[in-house]
Amino acid sequence: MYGGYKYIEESYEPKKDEFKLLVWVKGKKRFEELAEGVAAESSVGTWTKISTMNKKVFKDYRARIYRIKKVSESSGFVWISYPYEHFDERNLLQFYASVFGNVYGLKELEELYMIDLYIPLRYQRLYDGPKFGLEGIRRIVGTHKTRRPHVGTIVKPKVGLTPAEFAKVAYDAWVNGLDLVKDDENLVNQKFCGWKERFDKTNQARDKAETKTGEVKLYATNITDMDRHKMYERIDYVAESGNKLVMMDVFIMGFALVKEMVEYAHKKGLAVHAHRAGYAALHRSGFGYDFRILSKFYRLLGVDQLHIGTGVGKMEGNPYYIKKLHDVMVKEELEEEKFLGFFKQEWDEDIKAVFPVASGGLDAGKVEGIVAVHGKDVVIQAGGGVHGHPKGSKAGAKSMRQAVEAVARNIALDVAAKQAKELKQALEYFGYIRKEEVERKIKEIKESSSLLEEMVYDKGLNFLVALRD
Ligand code: CAP
Ligand code: MG
Repeated sequence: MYGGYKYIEESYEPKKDEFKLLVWVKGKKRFEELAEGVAAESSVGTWTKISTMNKKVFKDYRARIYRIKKVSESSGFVWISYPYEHFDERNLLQFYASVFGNVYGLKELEELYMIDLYIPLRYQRLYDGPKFGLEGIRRIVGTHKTRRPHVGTIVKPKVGLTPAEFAKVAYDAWVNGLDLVKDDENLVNQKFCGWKERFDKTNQARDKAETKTGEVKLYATNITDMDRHKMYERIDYVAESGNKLVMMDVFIMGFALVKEMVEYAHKKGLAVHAHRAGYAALHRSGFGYDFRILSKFYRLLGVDQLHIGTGVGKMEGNPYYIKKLHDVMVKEELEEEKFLGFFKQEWDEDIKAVFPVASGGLDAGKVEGIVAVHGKDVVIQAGGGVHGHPKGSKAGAKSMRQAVEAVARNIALDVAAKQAKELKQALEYFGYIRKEEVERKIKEIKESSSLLEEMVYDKGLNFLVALRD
């Protein structure tokens, strides 16, 4: 009971159009009470009985706890269903205020973590999804037949170069084999590198690089701004330029602005590269939610390519978990995975696949490992791994393309390196992670999944998170 009402109903079977949420709770009251508090505050209830509650409200709009798994007297996993009718259609902000809102502030809670959210098809149909996505961007670049990974760089240092210096680094990267050059998440329109001047110079470099190489080149220009009018202007400007991509810091922008800008970019014929900087503040703490939930929202909102982690680089996320995130982005149907708390999730046929981006701490020696995690449908980006190559950025770009060409042909990197000087230098300098090594890790986790599931239910969230990170 919470606030005089009962929310636990273990015999309940969620209907097809209901949302399902898997939550971890821990706190200062009995586990059941904590769980009911979350279900109440995230749907129709409050701390006490109210004279205005009626049968219809309680029956049609309340959340139901349809399963619980107690880990201790005051902690455990909770499965909650939410009726479709509870929510305001086409308004993700209202959804967020319900399910990810007040509950985090309840003072009896010491931990509250949302692990996965099942989004019903009926709700998905209210959203457009990506306009280009994986296949659309492959068509722009012309790799829809070869199916090789795309490869790019983030110009480094993160900020500080002048527009001319930036454009020169970009040109060198493109002509030495890269498909994509990207602004860093914290570079937009600083005094020393104004957006327009940087865009003009870099776009000219892009044109020149296309002519020189005969390949299509993309520039993910960061248009993120507090002022939506500036974002509109930048989209208009890019749409006239021949470049087909803009970049947004989607987590920082918030859902409403993302939706508005993605729609506008799409209307203008541009694809959207989504950088997720900031997500980890929620994903990593005891109060928050797993990035897989955000990634589902971003797929619905229609970003065309999204950073989802590498499995082998500098950011959190082990190969197995990142492989599952990749599946969330590209598959029409995702299998349930109990030990990591993944719901089975099908996608509406009109919601296209997002092109997953692997970035963060990568270099040529990790490209084989990346493909073991993501397969070949991935955008591989290296900042430090290109500009930190012992022979400089040009050699770094070459080493990345050589590595990508090798994995596209299923040739081991150390074999390919015999004919590719820059790749050889990269392997010697950065090291080499073999495909087999990463595949073995993935297989070991898969094979122990039922044992791990028992252990997760025995030990709780920290154990699950350790398996994921
Ligand atoms: C990578 C990067 C990206 C991260 C983001 C950086 O640089 O530019 O922002 O990849 O992480 O600033 O760290 P390096 P994620 O290649 O030099 O590491 O993709 O996990 O969101
Ligand atoms: Mg960055």
